[in-house]
Amino acid sequence: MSVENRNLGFATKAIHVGEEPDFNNGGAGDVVSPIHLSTTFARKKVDEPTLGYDYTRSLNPTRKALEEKLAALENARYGLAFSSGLAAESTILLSLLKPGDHIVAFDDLYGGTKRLFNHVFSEFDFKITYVDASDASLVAQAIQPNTRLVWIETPSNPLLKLCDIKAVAHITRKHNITLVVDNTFLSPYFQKPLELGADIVVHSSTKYIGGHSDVLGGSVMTSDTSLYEKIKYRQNAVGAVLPPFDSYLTMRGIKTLQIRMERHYQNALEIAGFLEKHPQVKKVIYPGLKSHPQYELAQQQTTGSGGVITFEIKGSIDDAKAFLEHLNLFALAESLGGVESLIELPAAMTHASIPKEAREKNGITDTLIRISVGIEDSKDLIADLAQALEK
Ligand code: P1T
Repeated sequence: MSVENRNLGFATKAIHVGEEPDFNNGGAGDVVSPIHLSTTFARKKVDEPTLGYDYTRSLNPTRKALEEKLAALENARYGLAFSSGLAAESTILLSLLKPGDHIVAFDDLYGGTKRLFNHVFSEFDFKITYVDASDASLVAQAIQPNTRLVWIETPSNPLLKLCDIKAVAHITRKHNITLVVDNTFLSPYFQKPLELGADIVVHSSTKYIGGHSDVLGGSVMTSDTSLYEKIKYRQNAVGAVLPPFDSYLTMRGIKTLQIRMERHYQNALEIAGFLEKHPQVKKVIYPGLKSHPQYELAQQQTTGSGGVITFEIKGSIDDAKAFLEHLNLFALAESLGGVESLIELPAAMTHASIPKEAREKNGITDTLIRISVGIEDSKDLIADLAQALEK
């Protein structure tokens, strides 16, 4: 089966691409890609690796199988698997920027991404301007002669603001700037940024792609050969690769990505509807609700709204903490995208690395709560939320 075969449906590609039974080179016809643990590969002649493999950091058969699958999911030519989402992000930055270069970034990004920009890469003299990229004209206004990258998440973490990918891509194309879209929150099942004009898609595959909260990973997909070669070269040079066992686990997760995403979405719609009507809830943010200010854009550029809901409860931070600590089914934990439901307080957890003033300016208040809706029975999840809100 060829990755170039774009006529296959999403679920078929998720299951088959990269895992064609191998009857050559000692393959036993496995229907699941074997886990190649060897760190080094023997060759028959000095001058060339016999089957293309020499050392696992550079190329490993299990990681290669995953990378083909990742590319197929985003309809990209190339996929790369990294040891974490942040390793993928760091390698993109190292590959495409020189000291003095400028990035325009969405002002609502995962706290760890902002920490990477503000406290690691800024030390190498990369300049960063944050804008509310949900208004594409603000991206255009922020571009400078030395701007090399525009970096967005859509929906953003944790405020679930959307960026119009087509409109931003129109701007980056005009200025010959690379557009990176973090597609973690929707997965390629609900949104395909490359088809809307992005140059690079990045994921924390720790989230929906892996799907079971048991494997860390990052992925990069692109159809641009020159970008791919630059990033692949640095990935090997710095060693930010996903190990073989983790590659296997990620592939195993991907096989059910479509049915998991459909269930996350269905459950999230029901829970967002419940929260919207609850008297203790001040505001619900979910792009699948008509009350979301960018509902129309969500309908145009995505095929579903995923499983993350953000909402504010009435009262103080202590009320928010009491609510979180009274839940039984929702684990009070960072991260998202697993089969089990998680809940967290961004101000104290995922976004605590952003100074309070900057956090509040962007809308991350002390009573803002983020839910990652799992794929359990929605009635049980709603009952759990209802009893904790009562308390
Ligand atoms: O954790 P890691 O695999 O390194 O991925 C970082 C990352 C990148 N992009 C987005 C949109 C993310 O949400 C994350 C990680 N986020 C969490 C751990 C969280 O709870 O939001």
